Amino acid sequence: MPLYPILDTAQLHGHPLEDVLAAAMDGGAAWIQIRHKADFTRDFLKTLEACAKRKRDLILNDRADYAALFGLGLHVGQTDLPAAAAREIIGPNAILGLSTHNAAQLAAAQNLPVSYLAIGPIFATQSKANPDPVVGLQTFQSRHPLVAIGGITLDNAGPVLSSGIEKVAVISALWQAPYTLKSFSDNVTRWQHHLNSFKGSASSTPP
Ligand code: TZP
Ligand code: MG
Repeated sequence: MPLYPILDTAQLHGHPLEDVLAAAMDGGAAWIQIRHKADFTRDFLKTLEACAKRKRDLILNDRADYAALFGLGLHVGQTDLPAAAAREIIGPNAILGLSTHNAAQLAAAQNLPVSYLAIGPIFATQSKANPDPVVGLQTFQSRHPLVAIGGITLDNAGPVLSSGIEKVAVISALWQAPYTLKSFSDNVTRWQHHLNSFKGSASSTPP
């Protein structure tokens, strides 16, 4: 499944996280990330536990401790717990992703015990505070599966996927007016179909 929706708790358009998760699942998403940059309050932890019970392959941003506690996958950044330590905490079978922001970070991550590497921002993004410089469209080299992130829309996703990228991670472009759960879910489905059409055409083209 080439779409990797990120549910950013700062961009839920007034909907409860559990409902947005259900909508993403209804839309057919496989891997889903929860990105929470605010406090992990007791209430939020209850919500997180409920989400964990609903969905396999749910990936939490930043926090190895809560990922381990609730049996979630984990996505860490360059300044979070190092990947090897994160792997120790979440165990050998959990999904572990690491953000990289340039070719040097991508190269340095090749021998780490991760499940995938993210690269980005590919394009300009409004969803991240202080983003790294835009990477742009390039062909990236990696022995780990690559996830592209940052400013990806339905219009620019095709060329991103044809540059050796396995999945695209998307926050804001999955939401459009009227910002209902139904429209979010429909968008997830529309994205999957759109991305699958590029995957299909890429693999049927002789090298
Ligand atoms: N890391 C690099 S760009 C980004 C993150 C978390 C935000 C991506 O959000 P959007 O709305 O899909 O550009
Ligand atoms: Mg982080």
